[in-house]
Amino acid sequence: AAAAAAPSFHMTSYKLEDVDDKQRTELLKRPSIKTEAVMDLCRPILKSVKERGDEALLELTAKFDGAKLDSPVLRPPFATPDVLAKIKPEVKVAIDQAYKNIYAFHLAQKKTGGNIAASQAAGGKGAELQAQTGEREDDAVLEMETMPGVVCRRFARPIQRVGLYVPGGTAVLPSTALMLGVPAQVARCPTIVLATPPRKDGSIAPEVLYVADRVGASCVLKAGGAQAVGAMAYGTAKVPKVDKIVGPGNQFVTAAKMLVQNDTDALVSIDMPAGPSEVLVIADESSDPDFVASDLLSQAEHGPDSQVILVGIALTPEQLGRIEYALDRQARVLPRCETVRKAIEKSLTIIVPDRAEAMRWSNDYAPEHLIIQAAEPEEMARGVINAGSIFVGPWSPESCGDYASGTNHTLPTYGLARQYSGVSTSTFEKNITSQSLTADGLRLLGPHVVHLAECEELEAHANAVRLRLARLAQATSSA
Ligand code: HSO
Ligand code: ZN
Repeated sequence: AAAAAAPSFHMTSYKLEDVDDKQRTELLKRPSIKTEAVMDLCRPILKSVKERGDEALLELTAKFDGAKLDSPVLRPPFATPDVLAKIKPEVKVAIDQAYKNIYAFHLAQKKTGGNIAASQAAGGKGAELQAQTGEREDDAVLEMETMPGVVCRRFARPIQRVGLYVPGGTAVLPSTALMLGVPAQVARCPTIVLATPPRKDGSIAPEVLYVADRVGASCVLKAGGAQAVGAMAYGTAKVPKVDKIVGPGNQFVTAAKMLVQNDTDALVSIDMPAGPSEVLVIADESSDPDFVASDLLSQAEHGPDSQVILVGIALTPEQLGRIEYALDRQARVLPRCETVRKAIEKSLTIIVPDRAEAMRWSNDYAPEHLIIQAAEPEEMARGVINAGSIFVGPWSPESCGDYASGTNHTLPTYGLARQYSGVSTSTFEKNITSQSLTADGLRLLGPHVVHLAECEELEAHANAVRLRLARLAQATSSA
């Protein structure tokens, strides 16, 4: 209502030449997360779910989500006709298109798993074995003869029981259900538990239920927070215990995932610890200010802690001003204007002299999302060392990867892109290796193994080879 004042959505800006090493380190840092305090709050929740199962789960769901449920789980089919009727037709079509793209891209990942001696290697197996293991003719198997008569293989098998956490809270997230569910389906995990907090009336968003059906979820767990993580980690009478829990979540979900991962009663693994969502946009004089602003804002609307960073290559004050103006103008009218304001307040612009310095800043920051809206974006993308997912060029907004291009949107935050990958088909698989030696193979390799075993003074190891070599020598001499 007030007359146009100074821009209310303003990012603090720095010039690289004025930033010393100490400040650089500070600016690249994420705000610290107080994990210990949150873990202390999660411990009693996990303990009660572990000890009292469904009863505790229902109490906690009533307490935290305000939902009184008879049962914490739904069984398929989830999207009954009345549920389906609540989904806008164009949204259903959009979910179907997203599903198709995500499925295709994640299926392709299976076939490029190794150095590939693909198809034939899996052939020749009985249908029964294939049904048991879930292996298909077209699954990738890495197979090589490391020396004559010594064949090594590596092949994937689905993790048998997986738990997908789909956050609730301020947004309905069928997209996250797709991003977790499709790779689990492609990997052929037999048990897929999809957990998401219920609304006050105990219901789940129809769009999420529709996705649960499409990805073949075994059950929907109507719970959120640490209690959902606990139920999946330990199992209850109604909730199947899982082997791995994946998906983003608030600090309670993250802390709970970290705790159960360390509990030998659960024997469960997780994808990665998650922090607030983040984007780094690289822009230069050729960028469209409206495009740049819109990408910064789409990240900012995720939450007040979202990290939004603009790296400007040799931008003049006027050019930066145009982006800031566009940001302010677009931000004012957003429904999530207040969330955006908080995120933007903590965000920063860094003006660097050239493309190389832009890439150095980005690689040091290791953003979850990297958007390159500068000249020759493909060329720049080749210089990326640390990032979760890259959006190349002016026509590739992050929104497309968030929803429907085919890449996954569950990505490493908090600088963990230095060592973690985003969720992919392999998140839902583990790899098994095997070796088959022929007698000739053992004749060749055996003596080396004996020497190494002797070096480590492990006589039994040496014997396991020696007695076989002796047997082979006997057979040859008696022949
Ligand atoms: N940008 C989010 C994913 C998302 N965006 C879901 C919209 N819906 C974290 O990568
Ligand atoms: Zn997003």
